[in-house]
Amino acid sequence: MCQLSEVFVMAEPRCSKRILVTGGSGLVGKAIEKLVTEGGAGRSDEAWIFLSSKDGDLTDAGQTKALFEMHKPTHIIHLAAMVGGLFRNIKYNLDFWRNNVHINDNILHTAYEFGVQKVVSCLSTCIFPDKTTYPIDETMIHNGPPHNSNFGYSYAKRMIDVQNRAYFAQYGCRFTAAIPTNVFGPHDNFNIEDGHVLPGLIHKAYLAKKNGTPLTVWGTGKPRRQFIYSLDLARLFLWVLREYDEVEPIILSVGEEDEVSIREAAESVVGAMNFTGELHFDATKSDGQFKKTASNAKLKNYLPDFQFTPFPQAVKDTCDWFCSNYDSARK
Ligand code: NAP
Ligand code: GFB
Repeated sequence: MCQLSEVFVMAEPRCSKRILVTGGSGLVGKAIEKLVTEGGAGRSDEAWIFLSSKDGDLTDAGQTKALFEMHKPTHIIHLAAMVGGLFRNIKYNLDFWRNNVHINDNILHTAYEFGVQKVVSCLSTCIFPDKTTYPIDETMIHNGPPHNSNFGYSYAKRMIDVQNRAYFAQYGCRFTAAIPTNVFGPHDNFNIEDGHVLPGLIHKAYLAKKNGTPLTVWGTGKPRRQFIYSLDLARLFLWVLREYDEVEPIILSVGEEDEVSIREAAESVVGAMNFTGELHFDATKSDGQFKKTASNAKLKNYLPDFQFTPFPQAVKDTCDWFCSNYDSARK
């Protein structure tokens, strides 16, 4: 495996695969990088390039093309996106739509123009219809409007699935997509206003502990979520890149039985952070989608023996990482 610099890359003769990871500096990208650099998951015929927005703004077609000319990717894990939790989505649905539609169209069309052999893009279990039967599965993406809190992000993500099918139908391109559930782990966005629930609660618990104040959980605590640890998701992304051959997307999630309430998630954070203060619930804040219970039956059919990190352990590891990296963490 050739680990190459993030910006300047020189093809090494034995590296027949040049894997470009867009969004490589984010939560999921950093987990994949850890796996292929320190985790021994890289292969001798693979060169990995991890990009951030500093390498180029992917909403810009010219900057996107320049990155492809520089790196000449054969494969792409496409993670780059405008991303955020419930409250950021509620505030910026138009920006989530425009930024992500531009990024996705630039990546997919440039990948087609450069003859990229395979692209694995990223949807989310929060883009499925809000009014639906459960558990949700991969066939249900377009069966109705998404939850109103994040319609901009959801419709932009759904267009990736439409584009993947269109590039296959018209040009035979092998473009597919993974559909992760809520992800958490080291290198997450711990910003309390814009981030997701677990990093938000971890950051709030850190401050509540430091200042001797209560920890406030937003909403009622009743909504339910399935959480996947970023390092588990990274292992699954490597499998999708190397082994999964469908254009149809695949849900990457823990099982329905691992779904927890926001209250239970908060209690996990309290335990992992050794927070002994009061836990408050601010029901004036939105609960967002009550639940989006997804089936991982398709994944388990392919990988019946895949083991997820137990949720309490993953929360503890994330809390420890945040406390050890507080100064440099995104917050
Ligand atoms: P993240 O931590 O916010 O990282 C986003 C990445 O995209 C960063 O590397 C960022 O670069 C890059 N990026 C954003 N705008 C860009 C632009 N205009 N040009 C180039 N790069 C840009 O996100 P994440 O949580 O890792 O999410 C990765 C993927 O998983 C996304 O497609 C997201 O929709 C999907 N997903 C996430 C979750 C979740 O719970 N986190 C759940 C389901 C699906 P900078 O670092 O330079 O800003
Ligand atoms: O992760 P989150 O922000 O997004 O979770 P979603 C929101 C849920 O957690 C709501 C509660 O029920 C909130 O009331 N919550 C409690 C908190 N305390 C907090 C807190 O401190 N911060 C946050 N953020 N929530 C997102 C979608 O939905 O899922 C995105 O909007 C994205 O598009 C993401 O796909 C994966 O899970 O509700």
